[in-house]
Amino acid sequence: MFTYDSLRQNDPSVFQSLQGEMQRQADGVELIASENYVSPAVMEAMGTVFNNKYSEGYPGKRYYGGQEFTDQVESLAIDRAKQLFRCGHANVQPHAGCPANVAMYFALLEPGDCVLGMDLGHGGHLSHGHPVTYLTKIFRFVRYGMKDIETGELDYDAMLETAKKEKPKLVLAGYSAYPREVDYAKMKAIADAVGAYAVMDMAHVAGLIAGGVHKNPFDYGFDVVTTTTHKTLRGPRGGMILSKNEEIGKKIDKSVFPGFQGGPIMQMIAAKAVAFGEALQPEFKEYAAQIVRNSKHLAKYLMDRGAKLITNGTDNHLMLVDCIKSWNIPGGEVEKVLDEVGITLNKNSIPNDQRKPMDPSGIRLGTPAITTRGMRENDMEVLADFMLAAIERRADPTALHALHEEVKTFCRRFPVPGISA
Ligand code: DSN
Repeated sequence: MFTYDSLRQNDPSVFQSLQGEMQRQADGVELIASENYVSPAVMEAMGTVFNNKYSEGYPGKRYYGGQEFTDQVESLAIDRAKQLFRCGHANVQPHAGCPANVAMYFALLEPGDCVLGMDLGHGGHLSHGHPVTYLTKIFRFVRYGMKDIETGELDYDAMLETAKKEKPKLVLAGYSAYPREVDYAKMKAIADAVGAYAVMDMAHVAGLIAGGVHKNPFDYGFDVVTTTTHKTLRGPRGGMILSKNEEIGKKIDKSVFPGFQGGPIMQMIAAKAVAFGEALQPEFKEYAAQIVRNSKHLAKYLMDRGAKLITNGTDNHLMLVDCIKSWNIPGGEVEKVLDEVGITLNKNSIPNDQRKPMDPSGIRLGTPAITTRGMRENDMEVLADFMLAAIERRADPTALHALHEEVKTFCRRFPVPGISA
């Protein structure tokens, strides 16, 4: 466990905030679908002297001297990423998911080119061409969506029609709030029909793919896969771009550096290497499988008690609940009342939401973090009961306070990695 003695002495203000955050994480239930707890080894790698080094370029081809150990650690991260996802090339330098996607677009497209991506209201991501992003000033984004919101099946026929009409150069899979799996073969066939690149942003499900619980888009001929490294993959905050071969990989490398970024954040690359090493272990397969078992169990338990889930269930780590249909209150109110009892999740728009993004109808919740803490199916029932009780007793502060104490007691049975009890 970490002592933080220097921080405590030299900057008590920051230490105090850190202490508060550690207590919050230990005492609360983390259901934000994109969050997780890293191992102490990953955490240690992040706080190292690799921070002190400038390393523009790539292993063996840098613009500064003194790279013998940065080259080692970046090469290790690259080799492990390629092994983990069975691909020909890995760039581990993107600082986060959005920069990874921007570098990917600029590597594969010319300004004005068209991208066919998921309807943002059906679970797509800002960096997949939301009108508030600068990306839409440069590229043209057209949409596909679900054929049936009750099953979550994507509308592959409409996708093909749109592709034939709009001639995208890139067909994009990958979602932030979609609880089902993609048919990569169908999507690749659509990309091939119009000569487009097939790209998957696997940020949310990277750990499920690494653990073999979900299919790997490279097995279906996808050209490029982007990701963050800190969600289900359980690594440090950061991004990564994988390519099926070196030819595309070269374009990606030029786009990341010098096209878009300067110096890589080498301590995070060291931590990525550690996390990928962990994900290559047999235990990670079991972790990934348990995430989905927990998610399906929680979904069924909530649905059996009247919750309306978008697509009526889940195949992955997350679920999206229509709070208006479930409890006749908006998602923001559910987020707030659950925060009061130490359960953290986020309000979220649902498909065809009639409400505004800052006051949407739904909530999104997921099981990656609680699974890392060791919670299993029976614990999902305890959590669901806490949630339902909080929603039911939301107007009663005394009842909420008592529930919060129960949540804390429950959490003590499941230590957070790196935080002493
Ligand atoms: N913020 C991430 C999420 O919660 O899904 C996506 O960028």
